[in-house]
Amino acid sequence: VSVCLSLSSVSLCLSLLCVCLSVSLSSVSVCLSLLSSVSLYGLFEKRLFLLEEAEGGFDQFTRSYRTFGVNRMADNRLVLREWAPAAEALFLTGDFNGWDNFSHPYEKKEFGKWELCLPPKHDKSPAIEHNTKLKVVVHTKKGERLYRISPWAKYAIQAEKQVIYDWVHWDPPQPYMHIHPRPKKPQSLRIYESHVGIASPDPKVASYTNFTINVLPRIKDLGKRLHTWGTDQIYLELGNRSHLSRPGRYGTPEELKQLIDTAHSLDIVVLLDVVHSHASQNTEDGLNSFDGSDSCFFHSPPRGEHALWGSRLFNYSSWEVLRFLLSNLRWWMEEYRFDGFRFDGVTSMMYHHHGIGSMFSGDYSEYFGLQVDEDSLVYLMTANHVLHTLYPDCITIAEDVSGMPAVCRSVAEGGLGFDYRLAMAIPDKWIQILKELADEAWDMGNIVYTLTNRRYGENCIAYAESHDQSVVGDKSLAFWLMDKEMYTNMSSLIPMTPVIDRGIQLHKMIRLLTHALGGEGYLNFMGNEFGHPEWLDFPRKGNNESYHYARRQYNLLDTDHLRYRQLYDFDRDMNRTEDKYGWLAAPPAFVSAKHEGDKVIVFERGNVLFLLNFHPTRSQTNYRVAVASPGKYTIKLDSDEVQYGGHGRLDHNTEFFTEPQPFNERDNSMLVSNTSERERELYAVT
Ligand SMILES: *[C@@H]1O[C@H](CO)[C@@H](O)[C@H](O)[C@H]1NC(C)=O
Ligand SMILES: *[C@@H]1O[C@H](CO)[C@@H](O)[C@H](O)[C@H]1NC(C)=O
Ligand SMILES: *[C@@H]1O[C@H](CO)[C@@H](O)[C@H](O)[C@H]1NC(C)=O
Ligand SMILES: *[C@@H]1O[C@H](CO)[C@@H](O)[C@H](O)[C@H]1NC(C)=O
Ligand SMILES: *[C@@H]1O[C@H](CO)[C@@H](O)[C@H](O)[C@H]1NC(C)=O
Ligand SMILES: *[C@@H]1O[C@H](CO)[C@@H](O)[C@H](O)[C@H]1NC(C)=O
Ligand SMILES: *[C@@H]1O[C@H](CO)[C@@H](O)[C@H](O)[C@H]1NC(C)=O
Ligand SMILES: CC(=O)N[C@H]1CO[C@H](CO)[C@@H](O)[C@@H]1O
Repeated sequence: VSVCLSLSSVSLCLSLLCVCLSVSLSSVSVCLSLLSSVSLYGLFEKRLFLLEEAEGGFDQFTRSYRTFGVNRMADNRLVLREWAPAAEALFLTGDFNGWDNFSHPYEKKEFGKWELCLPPKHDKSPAIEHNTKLKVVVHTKKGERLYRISPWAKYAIQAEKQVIYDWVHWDPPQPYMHIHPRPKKPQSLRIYESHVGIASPDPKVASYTNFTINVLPRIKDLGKRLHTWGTDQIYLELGNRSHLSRPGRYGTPEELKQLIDTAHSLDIVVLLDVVHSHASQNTEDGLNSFDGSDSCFFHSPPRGEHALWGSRLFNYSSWEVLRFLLSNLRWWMEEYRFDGFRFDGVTSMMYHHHGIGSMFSGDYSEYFGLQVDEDSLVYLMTANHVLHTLYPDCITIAEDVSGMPAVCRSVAEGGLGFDYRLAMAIPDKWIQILKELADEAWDMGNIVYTLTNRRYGENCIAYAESHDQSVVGDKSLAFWLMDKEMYTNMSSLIPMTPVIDRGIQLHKMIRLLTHALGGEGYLNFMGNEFGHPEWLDFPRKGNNESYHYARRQYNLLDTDHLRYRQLYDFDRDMNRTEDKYGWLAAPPAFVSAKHEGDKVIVFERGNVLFLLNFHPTRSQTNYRVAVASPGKYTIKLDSDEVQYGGHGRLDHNTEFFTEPQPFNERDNSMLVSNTSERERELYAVT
């Protein structure tokens, strides 16, 4: 089966299939899984064919936000359309008709669709005013009357002290016009993972505008690429809102457009976290039971429910679900001009078991068989095909922990078409090491293995710590390393305590090793670039709805005598050095040494030599290291520099010359005069 997929040759598969059919009963399961892989690309082609045939081609189909929900025509007529196959009747109610529940019925159309046309008012203005509230009233077969937000709602807000989101009709007289073109697709992806609501030092909800004004310039300084996600995306329990609308609590759609446009002016691309893997159980302001049935956008239970997350699972084989999800992607690209997406929960989508209780060892039997959900795979292929065809610079990232082969190969090759996947094992490894191992027991071989264990030819995004670690109940790397001393001992005016010294040095080394060895992109969660102290805790009952910890303390950077500034400067210069030498876009590294006794790791990538000495007490003098390219090497970045909180032990004027003396499988080698304990140097050929 694996041969079959990796060659992605349908004819080969078919011939194997014939052989297969004639063999004994004992291989029936093999035959079935083979069958399923044979049909995957075929299913995709069929779906694409249907899409291209349908409703004026897939360009039209994926712009269905222009025909569903509320849309204003040139003559100010409003045309409203919904899909609610199980409904008996549909009405529109809202501020515009004094919340009359019966005056504005939708007309029933074919295929479960409903339509309503509202002529303009006498003064030719639209019947529904901008910024007024609406609801759809759904009458069910059981005689219930349900109040719903349109799945196609463009804006939803949560009033003060209210749990439920309100649907607000958004049709501003002066919509924001984007001025700046999208930046080109970056060669090296350096992602600054951000959450708009916490992007300020104040204990309150920050806005899109605060982000535009206060945070974007900092990201520019770091040279990272931006990635936003809303609270609703990490915290499922806050996720009761519809798909087209960002929660209104951060500001208006126009302010979000301005944020993206401003980012573009700074040459920053903006990626959005999209959740197409599942949806909240909420009915009143979610998609669940929109038409009163237990299916509609979802499979009926049990297939339509996620056992662990308590959420609903989409029916990807349904034409209208496809219309909705693909139009959702298109909407963010067209209306907001996002540059790509991180697809949440891809592992859960790909398998009927949703990854629950599954350990993935990398064995092919784990990825090809009846446990794989073909509908989801075809959906992901279709989504990636649509995005990459319409927007060649679009970036898509899969949140996949399973390591399914070909997730990050193009659809044309038989892959799912993602550009990157998140290397989710790396942060787990760093936590495990910091929790369980004494410094003397760090296993260089195991660290290197974790950082390089990825599918050849498929791009990964590496990160040293995940956003989950910053949340209350867990600990960020800085906290694991320095904990309570961060409250008292971070001043650079006093000597470093042993805890702070170890923490500052290892924080930089863990980052650089992950950055240079772990992937083809690098991600950092906002604040971690300077070892943000404390944790994140969103307002909830358990903390008295407090915003005290729902913030990021960028102000710490403005205090020169705090060591956060040193960690920040190192992160910035790490970026600049990458920008210059481009190791993220270079082929994977060649690791020439992972020495358990010396606790030294040496590798080359992108014409740069990396040398890390993790030994807690021992410096190395006249240390021989292997290199491929002969020539003169000089130090380009040194974590031991005083400005980064190091001890300044290295002489940066030293030039190192290679000798044609083979060492550790390389043709050349050189003596490095001094690698101090716990520090990292980076040499480049000049
Ligand atoms: C419409 O129904 C809701 C909920 O039953 C009710 O609160 C509201 O008063 C009704 N509107 C009118 C105008 O009767
Ligand atoms: C947002 O910015 C405004 C104006 O710059 C400022 O008054 C406000 O305090 C800021 N709020 C936050 C949460 O940063
Ligand atoms: C919204 O989510 C919260 C938290 O899960 C839940 O308690 C609440 O019932 C939801 N609201 C609706 C309208 O379903
Ligand atoms: C999923 O959609 C397909 C195609 O429309 C349909 O045949 C099937 O019944 C749906 N499943 C559920 C549970 O609604
Ligand atoms: C470091 O912090 C500890 C408390 O965690 C404190 O007792 C000690 O005095 C601090 N050291 C310095 C140099 O301030
Ligand atoms: C929450 O607030 C109440 C009333 O102000 C107080 O009694 C309680 O101790 C607070 N709980 C926490 C966890 O702060
Ligand atoms: C090597 O580093 C040690 C401290 O780690 C220092 O004492 C020694 O002077 C250095 N030697 C050279 C030649 O720089
Ligand atoms: C966005 C950003 O500031 N990127 C910077 C990263 O560092 C390089 C090298 O200094 C700069 O050219 C980039 O502008």
